[in-house]
Amino acid sequence: MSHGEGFVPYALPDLSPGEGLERVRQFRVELEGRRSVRDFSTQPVDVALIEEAVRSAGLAPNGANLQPWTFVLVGDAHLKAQIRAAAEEEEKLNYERRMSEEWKSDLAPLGTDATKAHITDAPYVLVVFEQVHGINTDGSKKTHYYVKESVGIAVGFLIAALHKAGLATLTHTPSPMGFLRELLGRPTNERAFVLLPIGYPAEDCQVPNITKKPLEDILIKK
Ligand code: IYR
Repeated sequence: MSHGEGFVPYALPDLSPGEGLERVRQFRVELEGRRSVRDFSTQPVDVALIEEAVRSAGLAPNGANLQPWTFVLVGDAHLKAQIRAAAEEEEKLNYERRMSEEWKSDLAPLGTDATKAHITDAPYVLVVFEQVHGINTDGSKKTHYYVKESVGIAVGFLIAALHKAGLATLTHTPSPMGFLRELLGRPTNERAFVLLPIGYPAEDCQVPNITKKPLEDILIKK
């Protein structure tokens, strides 16, 4: 299955520090253009773009290379509507009862609420599942390692790749997400990790005027 045998030679392209800096700076500038989008156009998306991005996600480093993830791509309008209805039901409880006042005030600058039109407006919703454990051919449990870390890294690759493809995403985690396993018919060893509406921003799309911390605030050099 996922494991090859032995070792093969490996080297990276021979870049000077200057060339490396130029490339990584370019990558950072590209990532600066990525924003979480909540207003999607209904303009269709070529599924090949998403397939290619999921290939990138599948390249993420992960525990023992067991690749404990499943990506479920939903383009069916009826299924998206069902997902939206279930997500909004949970979010309504979150906003009305489950989230603290502190949490709601932290979210205020983002302008979020329990209405999740992005789930039906965006042509696709990609649901990422973590495989809490695997299943051996004899049906017994196969232990998976560092599942959340592995899937989190894969989702990072995925979001960067989708941005590179010119597509917008929202990292949406309606909570709890148990309904996704049921609606999408996934097995009990899988748990929904994140839901990503994918598409183009609406023409009148706006994003919150927020900034990221400068390097000095996030990097400590010793
Ligand atoms: N899951 C809710 C609330 C929410 C929470 C965080 I933390 C965010 O960064 C954004 C939203 C929702 O999707 O509205």
